[in-house]
Amino acid sequence: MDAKVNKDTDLDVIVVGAGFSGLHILHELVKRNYRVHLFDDGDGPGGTWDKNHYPGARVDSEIWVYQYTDPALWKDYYFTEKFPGWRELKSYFNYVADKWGIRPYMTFATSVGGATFDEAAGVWQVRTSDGQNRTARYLLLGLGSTTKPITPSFPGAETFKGQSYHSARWPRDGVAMKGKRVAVIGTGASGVQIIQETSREADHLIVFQRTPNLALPMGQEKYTREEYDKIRQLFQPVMERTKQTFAGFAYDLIYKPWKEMSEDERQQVMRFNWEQKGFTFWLAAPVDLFFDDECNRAHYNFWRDETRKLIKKKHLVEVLAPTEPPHPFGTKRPCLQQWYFDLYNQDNVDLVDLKATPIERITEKGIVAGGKEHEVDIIVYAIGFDTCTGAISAVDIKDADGRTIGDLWKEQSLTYLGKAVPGYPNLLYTYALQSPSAFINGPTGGELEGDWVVKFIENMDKMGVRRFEARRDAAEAWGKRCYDVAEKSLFVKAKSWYMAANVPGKRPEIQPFIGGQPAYRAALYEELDKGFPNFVLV
Ligand code: N01
Repeated sequence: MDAKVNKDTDLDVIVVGAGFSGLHILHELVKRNYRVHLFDDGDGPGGTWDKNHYPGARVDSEIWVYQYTDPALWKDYYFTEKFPGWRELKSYFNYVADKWGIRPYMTFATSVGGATFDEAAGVWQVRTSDGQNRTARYLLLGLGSTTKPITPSFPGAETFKGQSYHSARWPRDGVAMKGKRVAVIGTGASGVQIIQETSREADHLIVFQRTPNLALPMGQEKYTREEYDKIRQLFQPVMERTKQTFAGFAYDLIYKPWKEMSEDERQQVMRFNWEQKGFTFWLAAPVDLFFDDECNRAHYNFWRDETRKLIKKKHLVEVLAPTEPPHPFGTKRPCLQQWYFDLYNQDNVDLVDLKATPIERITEKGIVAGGKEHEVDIIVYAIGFDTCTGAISAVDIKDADGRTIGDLWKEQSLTYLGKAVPGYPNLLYTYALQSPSAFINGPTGGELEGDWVVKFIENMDKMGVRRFEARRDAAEAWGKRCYDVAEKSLFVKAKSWYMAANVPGKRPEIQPFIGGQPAYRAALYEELDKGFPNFVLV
């Protein structure tokens, strides 16, 4: 380490967030003898799985790809389902923390409220909610991309006399639904899972749908230990493969152009992917699904016709699986459903189509839509998140002019590689704006981004760098690259959170880097291999 590096700090590195990337970074830095500490405002390790414990919360990636690739972990641990629920995932994170021996380096129930970079000393002064000020040379944010819930802004919401909850702020002890009349607003991945569970418990469930979810069959499986031991034998090659595929799954997109496929081949591909269940119909599809209207429409029609077979109430067919696509297939995140379409056949479930009858207001007793008051005991707001920018913007991290990252991003989505922000030295983040974030399988992205961050820090120290900062021109070029990929695709045609269209007033533009893992990995490692030409190093 060079004499320029300031060692007179409380810590070398402060990590914020105990999800997949945060824990991985912490573990790697502890192994390298860094003085590092992690803070998280939750109850324990798990990131999104610590914060999302609404009824039915479970992962949409197969368990062989939804865990760390460290053999010291996967060789011993048993999961019981192909798509485990939040309790099992929380237990897994606790197992990881113990197995890696990183618990002493983590503090929970403590948020980082703000941080200021002391230019003279070359250190971050970090303020935590326990009233402490700590200093560190580097600040690493692993806050996740779907962390900051959207606050319901329906007129009258505060007058409702029953219980109301956002999906991501569910009470730890759960909510009794038995004998209750429950409204769920929102049919994204959170809404679909809550609706499934609620349909089995509530006296009466009313779903308020604005856009139908083009949900795919999950194909859940349960495993005995013997069965799990058998599939575990395939983990090594499968996990290696996840590092190469477009979205970090064990399967990949098909790169043969749709136009070069015969009609027979097209039908075979769609049928095969449909029958595999899970995300194959989306992420093992021909890549033209995301670029070619004809390919996309064929997939939509296939989905619609298969899904309609499940819907028995005639008046709901057009609402749940319309003749015309509500948006190009796959440009809003589909989710994996188990009994989502079947549940609408039950007598205790109704659906209000908000396209025909929008919500007018919330009253003391319930929800008024299309002039009709729907009286309920519980309202669930499954209305999503201020994705990719919300969590980092909420932290009071100031540049030399006193401007926060949130202020900057309101004007311009400036990031270099979705890792660093010009004006904010010695700071890196994972899994947020202009990185693949939630457009890649969670642990694959967490390890990819986390590994690079650790190598970056190591290199800075080897080079004796005291201060690093991403170049503005490089950040503008990266932003342009993110927009160019999106502009060529069908993603720009959907009002999705990928396009920031879900938050009123947010600038509509692509949030994650959607160019795929191989392109992102290449960009990260080109920067590293060339000695960080797009950073100003002092
Ligand atoms: O949020 P969403 P989410 N009036 O934004 C509706 C990850 N995740 O929490 O589509 C009425 O997707 C909105 O309607 P519309 C995953 O990456 C993963 O469900 O905008 N409705 C939509 O239906 C996911 O993509 C998992 O027309 C309103 C819903 O609310 C991301 O988190 C599980 C409304 C919001 O859907 C976010 O998912 C859960 C309004 N004013 C989450 N505002 C798994 O892996 C919004 N809506 C399983």
